[in-house]
Amino acid sequence: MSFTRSLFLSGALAFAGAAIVTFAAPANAVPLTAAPAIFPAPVSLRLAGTDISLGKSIVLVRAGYVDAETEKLVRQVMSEAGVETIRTATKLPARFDTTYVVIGTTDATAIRSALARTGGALPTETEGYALASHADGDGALIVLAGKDGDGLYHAAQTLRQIATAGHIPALTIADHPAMPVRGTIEGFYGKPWSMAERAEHIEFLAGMKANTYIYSPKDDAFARAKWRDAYPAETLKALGEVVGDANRHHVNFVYAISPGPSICYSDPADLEAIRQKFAALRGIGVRSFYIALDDIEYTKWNCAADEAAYGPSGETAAAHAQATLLNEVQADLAAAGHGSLIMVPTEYYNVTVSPYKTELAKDLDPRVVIQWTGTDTVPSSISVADARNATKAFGRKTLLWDNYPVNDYGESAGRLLMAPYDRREAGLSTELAGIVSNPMNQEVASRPAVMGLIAFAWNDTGYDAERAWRAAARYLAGGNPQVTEALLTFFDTQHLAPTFGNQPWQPQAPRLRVLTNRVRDALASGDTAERAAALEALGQAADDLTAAPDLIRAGVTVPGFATEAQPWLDATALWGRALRLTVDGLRAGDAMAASRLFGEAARLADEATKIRTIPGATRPEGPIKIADGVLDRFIAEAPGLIYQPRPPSS
Ligand code: LOG
Repeated sequence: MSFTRSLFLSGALAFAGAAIVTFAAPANAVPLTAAPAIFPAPVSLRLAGTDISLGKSIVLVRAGYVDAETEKLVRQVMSEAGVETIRTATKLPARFDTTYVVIGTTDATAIRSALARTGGALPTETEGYALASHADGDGALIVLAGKDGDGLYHAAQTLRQIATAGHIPALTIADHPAMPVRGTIEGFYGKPWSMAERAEHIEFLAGMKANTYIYSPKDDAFARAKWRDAYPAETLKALGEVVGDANRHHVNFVYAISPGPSICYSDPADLEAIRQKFAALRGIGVRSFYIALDDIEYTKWNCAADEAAYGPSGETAAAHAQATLLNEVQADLAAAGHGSLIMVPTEYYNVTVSPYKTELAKDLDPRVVIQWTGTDTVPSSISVADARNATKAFGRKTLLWDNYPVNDYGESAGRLLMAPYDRREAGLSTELAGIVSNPMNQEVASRPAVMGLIAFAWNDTGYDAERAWRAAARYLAGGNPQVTEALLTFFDTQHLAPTFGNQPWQPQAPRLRVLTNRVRDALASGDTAERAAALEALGQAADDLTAAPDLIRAGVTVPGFATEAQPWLDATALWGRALRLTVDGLRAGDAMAASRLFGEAARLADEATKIRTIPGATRPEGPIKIADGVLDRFIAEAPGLIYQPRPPSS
């Protein structure tokens, strides 16, 4: 996957470029230089002059240890920008005669002195970095300084986003994440992602400066239903390749086991089975582990031995038994030099203080990280106060398991969840260890929501949901503005974000709703000019809807999207045509024509309603929903919005 700066050009940047031409600047005018679009938005960026010309040949200086993947990325960015020769040197010259790129971490003296020459400030936060570039003498100096190896890798990812053919902007960036843990948990029910999808996803995460992928598909039998059984050798080998990808890309691959459905907490053989499973995963490069205890029975023991060990079954006894087991595993991990164990408790879906949570908070090793999903499994918002309550209830800062955009529950049947990542309060970084998204069965279609989440976790106070959403559409569209708009048109039809109740937390089709409501009001007002204008606007939206699927199929540059979204795209085209016929019916001069158009619209709408999800691809399956509650209602109600005299009977 490659998305250099050209793919990220913002509307503002394109406009700035156009302005120079339109207003015929005088010959000696200084050309406008605009800030490049970087995702996630960096903490601070200052332009330091006009763009630097890279030239055909550059010099690379490694200051201290630089991992192979980071250097590879820097070299790749440079060659994609047109650099043909990369020489290496160990020192910087006093005067520059060509472009020098210095890469390293702040423990190396050479990176500190190089950064000082650019006036950039040393990064001090974990995963932080500075990227500074300026023209100097007859050459240029570009410094990528990481606080640590991860920070340096993030700097290289930023370099990728700002480089254009032959150029790099002169700037100083100081950047670091607000939250230590950012990424996804493959934690849904239904068909797990394929190994290839995981590898693609991890590369995508790395490109967005996320750092965590938790492996916990509910339907991997070896992780849940048959958790005691060893993985077949070929599965382990395939997983090992994904783990290798993750490690190279600075993404922490966390392996989760879900023993809850059948575990006997007090049985040493079960603890041993967990150790065996983790040892096998350690053998393929996994360094972070997780025990999931969600969606299990905790008021009944699975074995008589637990009753003997922990007393009569119940929430408090379950918390005690779970903590005892987890503490053993945490001690193992510490002894092996690995970090914290992560867990999701059985009560993950609220922050109400309860006997279970109190016992868990009391007994569980403070190093163990606890996940929770909000004030509900799928909450309508998450506030700083909610997170503070979670800290109190669980006795430590928590890691949020964000059940968006997952679509494995009844209310999400037939939907892709394509609304912006929204309603998470700025300031959550002060109270959370991080956030991971539980995505959809559809890996690529999950990316817009995941990108929003990552941008929020990187810089929650600077986060703008709408801008991140547009950036995600632009990313899928490979920077093509027409395809970007087609995607946003499509996303509007999949904007509804359900909860476990009947009250969605994001509304369906806000754009189409405005347009259909305007038509309803215009018809009711009797204002003929407004009526014509409102119908014209809705007709245009109908045509955009009809055209969007083909534009998306031909123009989305991230492979997989069109395949995952296929039935939705098919249905969208039909609904677009049905809406166009409806608009034409409302504009028709005579009753006969109107009734024929409405009839044809109803027939197409009916055909669209029959399209179903791809068999086996999702759980649950069902009819595809497109702007439901908005489009279907409008098309059904339109004939009643105008008076249609009965045609004279012959
Ligand atoms: C599961 C999760 C599932 C999600 C949405 C957690 C912690 N566990 O209600 O696997 O994808 O809800 O259906 C869950 O959220 N349980």
